[in-house]
Amino acid sequence: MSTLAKSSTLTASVLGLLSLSTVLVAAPSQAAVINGSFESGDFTGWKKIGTAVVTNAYGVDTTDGNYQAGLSTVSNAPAASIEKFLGLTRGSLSTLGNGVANGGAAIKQTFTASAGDVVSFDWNFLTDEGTPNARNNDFAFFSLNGLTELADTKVSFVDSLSPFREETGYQTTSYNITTAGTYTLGFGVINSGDRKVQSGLLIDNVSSEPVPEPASMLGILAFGALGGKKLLKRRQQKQA
Ligand SMILES: [Ca+2]
Ligand SMILES: [Ca+2]
Ligand SMILES: [Ca+2]
Repeated sequence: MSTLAKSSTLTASVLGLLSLSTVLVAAPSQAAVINGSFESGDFTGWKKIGTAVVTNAYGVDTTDGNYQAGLSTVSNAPAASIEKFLGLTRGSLSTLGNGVANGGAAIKQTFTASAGDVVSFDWNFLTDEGTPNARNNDFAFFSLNGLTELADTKVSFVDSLSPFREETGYQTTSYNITTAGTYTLGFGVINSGDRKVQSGLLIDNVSSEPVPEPASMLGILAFGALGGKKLLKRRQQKQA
């Protein structure tokens, strides 16, 4: 094999490692929740059903940055559609003890997590219902490995400067991931009973904190050992 051929073989393998290590290094950040604070000003990284906006003008301060997500029951997407959207068992939104779930709105994001990761978010439930309201007990929830209620009309409220009459105020909820895997995190707000009086849910500062994966460190080590840094430097100098 000529020197030139050897050299280009080495270059090819280093380039191969370079692209491999790039993928491995990039993977953890792509796997975590993205745009969790909605600072893109839109639902980049998220999907929605029903009435949901990203807003910097809701009459309620964000907990992080300038934007937050605001969900409302006003268009009342059917409960069955929301259950399907979030991958929940049909009828499960009516099993939380708040009466029959009529409809509402939800957002979701699918991400990959490692064991030990912590998912955290800030939420604020808002309502025009009289509180407490046993008949029309609107509620907010999150779904992650099942369904968990955040608040209904029976919790404590303060007057709201938002379009809604009352709000719980922002609170923080955390969830520990014990098994590595792909998860769908959902947030929703539901009209229970009738659909005439609306409720809302503000979400901000959603994060999942991934632990760096050993595979990405291996990629960096292999890359460095084969002189990839020198090659990269030379390529950069050429481009300059
Ligand atoms: Ca924000
Ligand atoms: Ca309840
Ligand atoms: Ca209602």
